[in-house]
Amino acid sequence: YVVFTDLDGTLVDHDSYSYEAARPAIDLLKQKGIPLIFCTSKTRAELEVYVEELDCHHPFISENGGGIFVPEGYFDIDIDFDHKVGNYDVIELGTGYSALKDTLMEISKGSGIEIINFGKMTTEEVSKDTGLDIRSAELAKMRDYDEAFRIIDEDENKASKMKELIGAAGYNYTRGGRYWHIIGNNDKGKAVRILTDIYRQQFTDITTIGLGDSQNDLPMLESVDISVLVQKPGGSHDPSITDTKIKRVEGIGPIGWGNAINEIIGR
Ligand code: 2M8
Ligand code: MG
Ligand code: MG
Repeated sequence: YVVFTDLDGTLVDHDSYSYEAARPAIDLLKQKGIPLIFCTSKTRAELEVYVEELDCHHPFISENGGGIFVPEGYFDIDIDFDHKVGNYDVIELGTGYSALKDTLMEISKGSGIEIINFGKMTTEEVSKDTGLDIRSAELAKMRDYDEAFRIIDEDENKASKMKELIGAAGYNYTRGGRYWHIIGNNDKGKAVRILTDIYRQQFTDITTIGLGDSQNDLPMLESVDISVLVQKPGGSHDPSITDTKIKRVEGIGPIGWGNAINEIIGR
């Protein structure tokens, strides 16, 4: 097995950002030597903290499939990397952050749709809006391939106009638990497929598992062998995800995550 997982609202709680409820299942994966691959809207800087905290030294996918980061020497096979960041070899699928941010600002100005985005927010504002502590908010602002934003006084009109204008500018959008995201020609699914190919070249016989909670996880969930949707706060599964092949597990966020891993891998 190889496990691909979203973080916010899936492996970690939507509000407290705690993964403690999933701890036994994380340990089970470790015991069995099953790679746990983070695949999230979070930045490389944020993910490096999780790598250390969970002692989970595997590849990870940042910012909605913008970058695939592989620890140096992790695979034996020849891989065509784009560049190196610290101790990681990187496959870059995303568009540079400043182009995304500039386009978003132009769209907002040109259309009069007011937005608030991470690039304009102070660290304190990001912390307050997300519930992340100050240090984590700082790391969340260190973006490479994705700008997170909210539409002020969002309604259906503004939302559909925003989608149209992002498309017209040649970019894509997705939605996480709290924010809209403007991205390039990448998504979680593309990154998962590329990394799965690499694992299959190295290990041939693997089954992939994907776990998520929101719309931005759909391309990932459709690119794995076994897909799982956890419950959102309040106890429902994201109603915008209608694919019936995706298993809807009982349990909000990390509780559902643990239930699913135990069911699939446990015993
Ligand atoms: C943003 O991502 C979440 C993911 O669901 C969202 O869209 O609500 C990201 O920008 C990430 O970097 C940050 O850690 C997170 C905090 O909730 O928000
Ligand atoms: Mg999520
Ligand atoms: Mg995420």
